Amino acid sequence: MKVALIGATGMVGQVMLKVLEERNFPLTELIPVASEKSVGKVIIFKGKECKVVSMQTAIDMKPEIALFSAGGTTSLEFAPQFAAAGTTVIDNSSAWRMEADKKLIVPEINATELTKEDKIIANPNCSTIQLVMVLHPLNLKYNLKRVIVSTYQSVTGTGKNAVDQLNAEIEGTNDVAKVYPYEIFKNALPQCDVFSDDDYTKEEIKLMTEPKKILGDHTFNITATAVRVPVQGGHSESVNIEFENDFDLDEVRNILSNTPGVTVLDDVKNNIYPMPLYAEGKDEVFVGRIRKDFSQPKTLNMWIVADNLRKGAATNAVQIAEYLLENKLV
Ligand code: 2RA
Repeated sequence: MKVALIGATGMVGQVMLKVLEERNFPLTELIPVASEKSVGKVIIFKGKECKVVSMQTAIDMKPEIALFSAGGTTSLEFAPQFAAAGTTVIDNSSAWRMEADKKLIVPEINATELTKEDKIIANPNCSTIQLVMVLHPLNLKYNLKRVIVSTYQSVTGTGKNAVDQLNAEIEGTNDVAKVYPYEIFKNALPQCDVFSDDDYTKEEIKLMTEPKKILGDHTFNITATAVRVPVQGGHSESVNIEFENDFDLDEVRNILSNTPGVTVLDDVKNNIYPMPLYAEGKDEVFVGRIRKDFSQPKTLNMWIVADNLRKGAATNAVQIAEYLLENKLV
């Protein structure tokens, strides 16, 4: 089993290497691909040296799977070339997510949609993944009517340069390029990614479109506000959910506690609730502050936290690869 990793030197690529090792993914050869200037660089995987190769070399090696985390432009150009060579691509960019003939997968929710014919599979946006992991079991039980989500997103979602900007501002040095339009330290930017014509950011549009495709349910309404905050451990989300059917809070907690990949941390009398500082490096989606919204019936509030580089990106992608393998789809 040869696996190509496109974007091996980036933040998500580095986490993918870690996750592949931790989960002992049964690959016989890792083919790291990065920018042309990185060709020949050595990366260590499972204690062995692996040389970074060019994209064409990787395509020619015909890996069974190619994990992409190299942006939409690279994916649009090269994912079809890998697919044409017989490789199954799992792509972290937004390039393919809303294409009608491409699957958008969170394994715990809709991996059963996958077939051998799916040669380019889209990994959802990080803030979408943690949201739908909680929405899915509750939708099955109570039928979603409307979702209002406000996010508080880690700078790691923007990449290494954003982490460098935050750390430089914390240290009071200004010797790094500014990634954001304003300071991020001691601040909160109501802008994740660029604005579209309707005054929503691309991040908010992802949150308002991807969940319906993943859940296979276009009957509920959803609106989003995505905010960047000076945090590095993961994304947090304040979520207000109105259901078609009424619910019992203990039953909601019980459903979520029994949902694979979700951990309920909800004991406010002892100050127990999810936080990004403690979610960092973990694969679970943590949910807490579960409480009725007394302003309207059949509605609750909750707080969802996950490491956006792990379940929000690398781990979800590796889990898709594991599913493909386990079900003989590659
Ligand atoms: C972000 N979800 O946090 C986007 C891309 N990773 O910036």
